[in-house]
Amino acid sequence: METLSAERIRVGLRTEFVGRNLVYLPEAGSTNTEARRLGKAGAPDGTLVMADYQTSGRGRLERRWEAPPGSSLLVSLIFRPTLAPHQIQRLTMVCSLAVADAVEAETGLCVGLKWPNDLMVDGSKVGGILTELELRGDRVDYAVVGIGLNVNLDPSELPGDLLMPVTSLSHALGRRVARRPLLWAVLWAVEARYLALKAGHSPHAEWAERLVTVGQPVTISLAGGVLEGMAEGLDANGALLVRQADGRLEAVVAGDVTLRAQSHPAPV
Ligand code: BT5
Repeated sequence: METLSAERIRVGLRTEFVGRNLVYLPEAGSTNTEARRLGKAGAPDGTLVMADYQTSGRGRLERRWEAPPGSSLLVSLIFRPTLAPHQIQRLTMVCSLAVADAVEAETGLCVGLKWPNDLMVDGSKVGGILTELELRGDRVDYAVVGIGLNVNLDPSELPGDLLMPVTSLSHALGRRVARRPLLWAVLWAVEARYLALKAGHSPHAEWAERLVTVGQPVTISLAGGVLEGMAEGLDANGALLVRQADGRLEAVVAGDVTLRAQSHPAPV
């Protein structure tokens, strides 16, 4: 198995600041939790927390993120953007597009995005993003974007009660994929896209173009019930526009929601 360490990661970094402040942990509870602790203590923009194994990896809505040791990229990045809280989905967009860029460049696989935070290969989930915010008054103090990417993972090793079919890069390619070059490519692409965001370039159009969700019938579980309709597009902040049977157009914010294609079984 490819051994990671902070030194072995640093040698190939091509970035100016993303990943330059780097914490590598062979084992962590959750890298997002660790990054939030560092964020609170003032860690700089672009700080990277990475683990080889998480004992309490998290998805949204307190769901678990499962990954056997050494199988994945499990990273969290701290950002200090000048965004309002309602614009924070842009960071999820930046990071998911960056992962897609890197995977395509390193493996040739095509990556689709499923609203709001899934990375897809061959119609199955290959990764997910968990963005969490810390506010100071009505501004964002810092955000943590956690990325879990199944690299050399055997999908049959995961528990059977997953929300959707799962794949990994090695499973899709039929060969193992080196994690370090992939990580370097991800960090480089994150930095390029984050700098563009800071310079005023919205990732919205490119993200919308990659979304496999638009044009599909969807069922969305919200805190107050279930919404069914046709996903028609996105608004500027990344909310999904869903046309309901009665013609009403609802903007669903990528917060505490679960989306499934209408042909899929109900989530657990
Ligand atoms: C996500 O949540 O997809 C976001 C996952 C983010 C994980 C990263 S790892 C580094 C960082 N540190 C953390 O603690 N988290 C972040 P969500 O959309 O809620 O999907 C979670 C669901 O995905 C689970 O309920 C399972 O059904 C499924 N799942 C769990 N492990 C998976 C895996 N390895 N591959 C694909 N699906 C998985």
